[in-house]
Amino acid sequence: MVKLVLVLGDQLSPEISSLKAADKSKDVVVMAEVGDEAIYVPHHPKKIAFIFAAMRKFAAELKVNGWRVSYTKFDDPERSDTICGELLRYAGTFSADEVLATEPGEWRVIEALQSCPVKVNILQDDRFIASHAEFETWAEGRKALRMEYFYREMRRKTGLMMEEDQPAGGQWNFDHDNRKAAPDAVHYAGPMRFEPDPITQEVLALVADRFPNNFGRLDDFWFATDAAQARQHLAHWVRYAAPHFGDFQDAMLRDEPFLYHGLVGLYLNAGLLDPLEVCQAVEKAWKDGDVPINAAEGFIRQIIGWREYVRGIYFLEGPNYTARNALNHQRKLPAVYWGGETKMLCMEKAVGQTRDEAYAHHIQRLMVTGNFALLSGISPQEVHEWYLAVYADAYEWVEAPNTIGMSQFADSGIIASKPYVSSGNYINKMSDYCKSCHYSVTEKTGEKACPFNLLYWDFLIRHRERFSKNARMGNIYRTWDRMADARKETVLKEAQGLLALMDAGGVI
Ligand code: FAD
Ligand code: DLZ
Ligand code: SF4
Repeated sequence: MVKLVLVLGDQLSPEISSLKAADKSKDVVVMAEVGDEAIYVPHHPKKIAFIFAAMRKFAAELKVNGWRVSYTKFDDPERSDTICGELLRYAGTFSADEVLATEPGEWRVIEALQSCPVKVNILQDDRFIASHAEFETWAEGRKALRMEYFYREMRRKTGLMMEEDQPAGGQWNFDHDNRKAAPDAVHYAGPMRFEPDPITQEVLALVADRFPNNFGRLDDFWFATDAAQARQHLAHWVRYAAPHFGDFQDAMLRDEPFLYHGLVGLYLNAGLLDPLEVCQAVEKAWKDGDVPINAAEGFIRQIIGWREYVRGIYFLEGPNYTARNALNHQRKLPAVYWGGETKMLCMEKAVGQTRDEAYAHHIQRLMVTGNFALLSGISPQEVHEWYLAVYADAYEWVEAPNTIGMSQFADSGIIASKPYVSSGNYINKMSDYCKSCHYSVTEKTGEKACPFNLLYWDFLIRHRERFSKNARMGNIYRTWDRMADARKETVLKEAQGLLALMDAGGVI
């Protein structure tokens, strides 16, 4: 009997388990652009265009390689709009009785496949270094699931930057060398840009027509849309930017959205690049003496450490992880996240570049937009949907642990040992934002006081009972306790004023 082979928009890897398990001579690959996937959150138009263009090009490559492919375009009047609907439709067409599918990266889609009235054989996604079983074994019996220890296992498993059984350079982690403040100038012209080819142009026209109101700029689309282009991008980055990646990993500059970041997340997560291939390219550059050890180790840690670890947590914690709200934050996401007016330059820049590029780097996500949402008490579910919608690299398995866990502390500390919150001081240290902001980062109260300075204390006092017990936060509470009562009162009153203004739709 013929089998259908489902390939989803983030499974664009020729070696994916569903294809490996199929028989090219008779099975039929199914790929479908469907409403269910395209509108379950209001994705950034560049993200939709990237996925549709990459899907179409991948389908064309499969055909060239001898596969039979049934591809549903978004404007096909026959389309059913769900993945399950398309499987049923093609099962009828080809008299297929079974579907081979690689495990989707989202519980919602796994559940949709499990409840689809056709036999779906869900295979492991082996494009990752650690399987679910390996992560579960590592996690079992541990009091705290700290990334650092998991990362060391992944170094041992891959042999990346290892000398026998010891880490190269004598230490596992070079992070203390990776936190330099923003540089005066960036010596990198930015990621490799690709002129949209005819397939991509057709998709861009479709997205412009069908998603005219989604938040985000569609013009100036330059992403790679196939594996060959993604590899060119990687080689370019390794050569020109990787040497500086570590030093300025946490820095933010108002006119440099990409700094020295890899922009590999969208390609890795869609399947156009393989994580080991990316790490080996960086390891080689380090061995050749072209990339310093702190940059190479820092980058490899992000991929075989953080990326694998958050996936492990997502699948370990189960489908209800995204509903967690440990701090009981209920505020609605303010308009500034959708491009509404703001006087906070850091927010304007982080959201503005998100709108333009469907990209912001880690510290912008964590310490600007994430920090502001957490301090303001915004519902983690609203924050989660925003991150899932606006970034070209966002799929729930990787986005949710970062948002619900690392950024919003809504999982009560599974991922972060303490909340990632800061006053304006941290942003000022790491960026050039504050010097041209309406607010003053050095003012702690008053009309010009940086909102982060006020909201920081409001958050900490709101959650004092929980966090004052945290050994790493005791000093912060002692600082508060030393403040004069009148000053404490002013800080909290002004913070409440800001929150009330935000709730009323005012400009902050
Ligand atoms: P680089 O800075 O060049 O890092 C290289 C790669 O390391 C990334 O491409 C990514 O694959 C991996 N990586 C680094 N940090 C992490 C991390 N914390 N978790 C997982 N992988 C990591 N990453 C996503 O891939 N998709 C998301 O939807 C996503 N949502 C996030 C939401 C929040 C609130 C936060 C704080 C972080 C999120 N991240 C997400 C992690 C990180 O911010 C992005 O991976 C990174 O900014 C992507 O840019 P880059 O490719 O230039 O990465
Ligand atoms: C993100 C996305 C979008 C926008 N559209 C599609 C689509 O039309 N068809 C498809 O197969 N996949 C799409 N995707 C990616 C899926 O949402 C992704 O495979 C699941 O969320 C599982 O990670
Ligand atoms: Fe952001 Fe405050 Fe700095 Fe303005 S002063 S850019 S609001 S941190």
